[in-house]
Amino acid sequence: MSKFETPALPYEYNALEPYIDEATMKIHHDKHHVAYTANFNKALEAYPKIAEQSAEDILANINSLPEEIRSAVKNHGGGHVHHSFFWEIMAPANESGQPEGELLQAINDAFGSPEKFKEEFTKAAMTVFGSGWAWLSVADGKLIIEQTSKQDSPYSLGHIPILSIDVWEHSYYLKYQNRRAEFVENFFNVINWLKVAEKYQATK
Ligand code: MN3
Repeated sequence: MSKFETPALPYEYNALEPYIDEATMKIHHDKHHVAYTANFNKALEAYPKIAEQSAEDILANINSLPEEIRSAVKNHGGGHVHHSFFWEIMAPANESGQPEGELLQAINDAFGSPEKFKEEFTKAAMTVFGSGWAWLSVADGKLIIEQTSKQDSPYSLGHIPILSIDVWEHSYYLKYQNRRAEFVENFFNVINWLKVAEKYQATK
């Protein structure tokens, strides 16, 4: 039985145009994400008890997993969770909003201003070497920017992510080729700040 499912995108494949193109979204969601989910389920096939937990909890307890499935769960469970999260924190540019209220306050406290935050988050996204992610996470009640390699997860560090950017080449190569900087700059147009604020509130 497959417990985990790839959630449908909360918008059309072309909804993030012109910043993220339809072809990339189709391949990224329908091929990459679907494969992560399938392989995550496969890794857990012989461990139905573990599969009863939420995927986030499984990643949070990665070190207590049986060694024979630990890498597979880290890679594919991470891939499943991180992509489910990534689709949620994006929205069409005209619905993207901006940081407000308590989230804005927390960003100002941690980074000085939304502009400073953008600078630091961009730097983190640009300096992930090879495949990985940059994150805005809550750690010990404070906002931090962090990077993870491949599908290593903030959840495994005890952190709660509220925003991410996927800087694996598969997330931008069709449209941007090697121009990661342009992709990262454009990503800021499609951040779903309402959803990020919701995720931030849920950490309290
Ligand atoms: Mn990806």
